[in-house]
Amino acid sequence: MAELKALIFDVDGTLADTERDGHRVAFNRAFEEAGLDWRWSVELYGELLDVTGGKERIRHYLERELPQFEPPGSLEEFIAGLHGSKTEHYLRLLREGQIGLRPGVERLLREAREAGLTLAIATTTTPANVVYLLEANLGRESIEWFSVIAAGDVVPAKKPAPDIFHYALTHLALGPEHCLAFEDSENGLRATTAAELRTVVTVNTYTRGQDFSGADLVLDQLGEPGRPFEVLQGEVDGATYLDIDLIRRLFG
Ligand code: XBP
Ligand code: MG
Repeated sequence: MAELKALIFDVDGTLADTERDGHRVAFNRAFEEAGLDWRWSVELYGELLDVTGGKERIRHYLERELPQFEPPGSLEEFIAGLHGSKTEHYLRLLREGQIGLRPGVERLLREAREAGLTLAIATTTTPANVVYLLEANLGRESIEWFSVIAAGDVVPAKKPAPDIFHYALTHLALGPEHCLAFEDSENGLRATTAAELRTVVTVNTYTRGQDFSGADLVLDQLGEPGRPFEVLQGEVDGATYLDIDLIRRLFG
């Protein structure tokens, strides 16, 4: 088994449970601010999450629900403007400390740093969203914990395409055999699988029922000492939470 050198984290749904009460709320505030009567319910948003990328998700919504919609000016510019407003609302939620990290995330990041592992991020979301999430929860210096932050439009195709993981691997100068990816969704797992990355999935309320065939481990969350994870797929050698010791035993 090749030596494990880096952990590559997805953001939304993995580092933090951001979608239902974060991004979805920000989209609805942007729609209201634009004078649009669009409201994405928790249920509808769960369906729209099949499409990654906020701008792509707005376009998908229009094609699916409002095919007759006539934007003022070009559709591209209209969507970009709406998405910019949504991002401002989302960043405000992050600045207000409304979105915390999932259980075990801070502990695992700190353990990985102490163990000399390289950290990276590979996400579909807008880069500023990553910076604000990390700063709000781990402090300003935490940005420096990550050797690579691959985010948003830096690649032509978003998840489930593997492009963002290929981008991260290239900038890490590491082969996938030396890395372990963390994801929360089927789209994310399809992207990591296409990038030949072993993957740990931590599900959330939107993704629990999705198909995670091929994942090396599927958990309900990373767990903490005294707060055991639930193992949905894979072997954990008797462990009750995911730490560097278990990662080394399972992944080298
Ligand atoms: C999740 C996404 C993102 C967010 C919204 O990204 O698909 O599009 O839902 O963020 P990941 P933006 O799970 O890869 O972190 O509106 O900035 O796209
Ligand atoms: Mg995700």
